[in-house]
Amino acid sequence: SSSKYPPVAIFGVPTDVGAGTRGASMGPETLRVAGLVEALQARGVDVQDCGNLEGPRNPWQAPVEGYRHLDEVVAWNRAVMETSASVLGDGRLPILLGGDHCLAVGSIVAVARHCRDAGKKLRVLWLDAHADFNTHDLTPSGNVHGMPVACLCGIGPRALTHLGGDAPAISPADVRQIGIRSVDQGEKRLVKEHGLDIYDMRYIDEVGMKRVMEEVLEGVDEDTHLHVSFDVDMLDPAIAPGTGTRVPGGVDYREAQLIMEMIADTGRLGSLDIVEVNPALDLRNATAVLAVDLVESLFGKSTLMRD
Ligand code: HAR
Ligand code: MN
Ligand code: MN
Ligand code: MN
Repeated sequence: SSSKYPPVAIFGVPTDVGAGTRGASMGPETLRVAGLVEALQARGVDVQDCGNLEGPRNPWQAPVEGYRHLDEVVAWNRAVMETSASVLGDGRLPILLGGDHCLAVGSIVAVARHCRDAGKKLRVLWLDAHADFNTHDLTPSGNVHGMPVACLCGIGPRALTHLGGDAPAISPADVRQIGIRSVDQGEKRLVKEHGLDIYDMRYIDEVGMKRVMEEVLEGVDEDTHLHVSFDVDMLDPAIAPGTGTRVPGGVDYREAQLIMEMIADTGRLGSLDIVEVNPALDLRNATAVLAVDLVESLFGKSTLMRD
């Protein structure tokens, strides 16, 4: 094909064990119904849909020692890590369809190991309303989808920090967070202590998305692997209501398009998570349809022929 993108493999991870609201488990099918596979094929991308992974049901229990459903979260993440690793080993670009954002642990552990083996520099672009940097004693909820970035940086339960054997999988210096506007009190301190690079909504308002993305992508070169972890709650709830933890004042449609277009321009996209799509809270599948629209831009679709 004429695509400048590698072949892609899509896999669904139908669980909400890490979330505080049920329904993100229906995300994968929702994104398929919104036409994700066809949209990528229309871009000339070779797409393989591997179907959905399997794992434990959501027991819907109260937190135990600061974690809800930790065993189930670990089981799902192990499956994600194995699938992501095998997709990367096949030379395909993995697209994880969540599911809630706790699944980014398994996904990024696999990507980090792949980058180490291939001698590539990993940069994680964390698109989210939340920093997801909580720990069991800071979390207000016990929901593990509020903790994946901390876990990946080696702060968290051993079963998650050591999911790939060695820890930590990444360092805070590998991460850029965009769209952030909800960080819990204790989490703020931890984020500051570890120097997480956060482009929050105030900064986006002040300097504009173009400059934000130039800073976010600074230093990206041919040896860089970009992992995009796209939590749809980055988007303003007015355009993306179908998600469990909506926060007002989010990224608007044009800003979101620019994020995706500027990532596409680098040609370095290596892996992608699309998480927290919750059709039970949506309005006629608007959030999944918007996510597919944005993925088209991420894979190089633009108004004019710029390539
Ligand atoms: N910070 C809150 C908590 O830890 C809410 C986290 C919500 N997380 C997601 N993923 N939706 O970003 O409970
Ligand atoms: Mn998140
Ligand atoms: Mn979020
Ligand atoms: Mn704005």
